[in-house]
Amino acid sequence: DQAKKDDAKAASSGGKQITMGFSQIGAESEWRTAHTESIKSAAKAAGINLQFSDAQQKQENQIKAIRSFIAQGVDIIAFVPIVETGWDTVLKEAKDAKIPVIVVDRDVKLSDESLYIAKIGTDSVAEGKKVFNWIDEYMKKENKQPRSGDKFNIVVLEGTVGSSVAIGRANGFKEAMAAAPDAAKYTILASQTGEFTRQKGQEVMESFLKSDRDKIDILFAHNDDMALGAIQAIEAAGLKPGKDITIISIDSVKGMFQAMIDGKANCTVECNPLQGDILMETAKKILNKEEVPKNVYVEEGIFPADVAAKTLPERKY
Ligand code: GZL
Repeated sequence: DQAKKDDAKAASSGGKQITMGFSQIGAESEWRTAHTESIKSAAKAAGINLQFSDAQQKQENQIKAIRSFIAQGVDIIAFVPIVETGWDTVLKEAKDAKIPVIVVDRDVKLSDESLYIAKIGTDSVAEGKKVFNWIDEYMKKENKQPRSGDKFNIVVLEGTVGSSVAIGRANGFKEAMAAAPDAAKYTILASQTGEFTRQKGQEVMESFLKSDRDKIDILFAHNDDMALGAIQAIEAAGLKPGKDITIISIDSVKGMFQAMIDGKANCTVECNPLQGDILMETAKKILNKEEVPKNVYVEEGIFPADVAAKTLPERKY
């Protein structure tokens, strides 16, 4: 069976088969599904025995999973911290059990940085900055005028409260706005979490439209899934998404490319979920007592609507 084949593969590479405990946060978005797929296929390709746990969006389930990995005596632990804080105790237990830890995708805030060996992920602050800078350029290029008053009114659908990516994207966006020469032309009318899901994104956008239907110029959604939900709410309110309201989000999943091809969205900033191979490579190096960088960032670009049709066929997620 697969375990025997993996053992054979590991043995042929001169080591006993590595067992990795992996705590994933859930399946809240197309991006997360692609991330999980990347982790699982990379483990198989690397001959690593993966103990995979889905936390259903609850930090306490992640802490339970990490404790069970420690009890099982896995060789290495990797996890996506759903929120930044609350990890010190359980990571100390892993360190005491001499099990190395890799942080994946999102960031942690710890009193002791030695509690993890490496972090593999993306630069949320840079993503947030790319969003504002693209908006500013687009408003000028299209000679857009505010729908009401003299400022462009922005509404924001935030990601999971307390997650490093929601905090980073919000901070990057605000830093870029504050630094822009014509910062005074923009104002954030409303900002609320849509929990990275399509359903909640649609609900929160409905509430934004209820109070400010004829004032909203721009929607910044922290991920594509919330933008796709918001598009449904905008259409239900009798407005044209991508035209009456400029829409930009982050992830660059296929669903967002299709929305841009349909003329219902304007741009997506890439956040790369294909982190499995680099994770397995890093795990092997750590267990071979090789030096690894503390932070590894994966590549990410930006895709405006005018490149969507030609880019979609080559997209992997
Ligand atoms: C980003 C990742 C976020 C995605 C969302 O690195 O943590 O979580 O942007 C996902 O789609 O839910």
